[in-house]
Amino acid sequence: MRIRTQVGIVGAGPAGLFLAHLLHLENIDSLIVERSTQQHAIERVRAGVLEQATVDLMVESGLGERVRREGIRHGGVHLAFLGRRHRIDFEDLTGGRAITIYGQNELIKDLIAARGASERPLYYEVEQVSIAALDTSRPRIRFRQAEQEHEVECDFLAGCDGSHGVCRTSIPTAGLTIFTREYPLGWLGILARAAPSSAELVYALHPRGFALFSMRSAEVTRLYLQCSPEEDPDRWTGDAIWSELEARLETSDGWRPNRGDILQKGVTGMRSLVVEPMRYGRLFLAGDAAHIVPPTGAKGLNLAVADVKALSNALVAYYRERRTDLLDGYSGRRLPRVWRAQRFAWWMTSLLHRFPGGCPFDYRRQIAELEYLTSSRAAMTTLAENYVGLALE
Ligand code: FAS
Ligand code: PHB
Repeated sequence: MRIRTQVGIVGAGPAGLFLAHLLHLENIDSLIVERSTQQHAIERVRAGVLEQATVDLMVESGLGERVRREGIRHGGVHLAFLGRRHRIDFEDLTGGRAITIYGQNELIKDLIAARGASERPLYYEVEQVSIAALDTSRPRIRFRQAEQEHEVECDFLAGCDGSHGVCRTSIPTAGLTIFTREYPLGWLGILARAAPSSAELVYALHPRGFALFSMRSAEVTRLYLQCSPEEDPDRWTGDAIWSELEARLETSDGWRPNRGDILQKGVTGMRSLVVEPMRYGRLFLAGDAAHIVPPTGAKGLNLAVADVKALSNALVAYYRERRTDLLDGYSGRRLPRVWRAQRFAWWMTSLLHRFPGGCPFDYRRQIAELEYLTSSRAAMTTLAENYVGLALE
């Protein structure tokens, strides 16, 4: 079947769905193709930290009801080392800005509901997706669904298909520069039915490695511990996970995470990746399709939302006034913000993890940096302003 649309979007993660939503609000048509099932997209456990600007955009664009009711506002974060927790007061250090704990899958649910209400097309479980004619005025998406072939003719394509999608790899290598950094680190993450024993996140550096205490609600906590990127999560019993988390997180004032049934566990590797430029002809890359950050800085989802806000502004200017300056400037405007987040995520990762092959000097230097960070207002402010994030363009 031949289909015509204004903006073809590959990928129904937060980037693709949020872009489609912002375009719908401006009455710009789009079509989304997604290879996984809707259920998988909803159940996949990923981000949990939303910057102020991401929540502000959700509220502005009519997606504020649930995040306002169920999101948990955090005015600070804790850094733990040498058996003690130290609070970084975001609100005091950034003039009132904060973060919100709201699961990525909850945002996906809100965006899928908004897409349904828009009555615009979203194809799940598609196969053999390919894109073509990127350097013409009529780029195309081809895909197969339910044994039927489809070809979508578009004005523009948005590559929102994440780090393992087809869009980035469809760009001729001569047209792109890819900057990468692999880390010899992994995170074993769990979701647990256990009430949070801390009101805010706790990032810990311990001689045995990194650990992170986070949450999803008053009943569910989300915790991570550093492991090797090849770690097999099934090798870990529940008791072994809890004992290791307690060993790395417990502080001398007796604080420790509450144990509970483990609902989900998985291992995620760590890398930094930036693609330049974030555009090729009529194809625009956004989110993880254009850049990957290690999750220590909690930036990935927030960067994806900031990308699509800038891209939707540029597309609206094109359809309203046939302006191409914002489209031409999209990559140039986004990349400095992407690199700023890359630097922060790399810094948090280097500060809080024990690197294989590291020596006792490295650990003592990390401790010295944490002591400086938790005793200098100037240093604390650097962390706070990067963690809560910048206002969107
Ligand atoms: P996504 O990968 O989410 O979505 C891409 C979509 O494209 C997927 O649904 C995929 O199925 C689809 N797709 C791929 N190839 C396709 C094809 N060929 N055809 C059709 N569809 C295709 N970020 C934060 O900001 N805060 C955090 O706390 C945080 N924690 C994280 C924890 C973990 C364990 C991980 C792995 C990531 C975390 N992130 C965090 C980063 C994460 O949230 C990503 O940045 C975010 O999912 C990026 O969204 P998208 O760019 O939409 O990509
Ligand atoms: C999470 O809650 O999943 C989370 C929080 C902070 C991070 C990464 C993940 O840095």
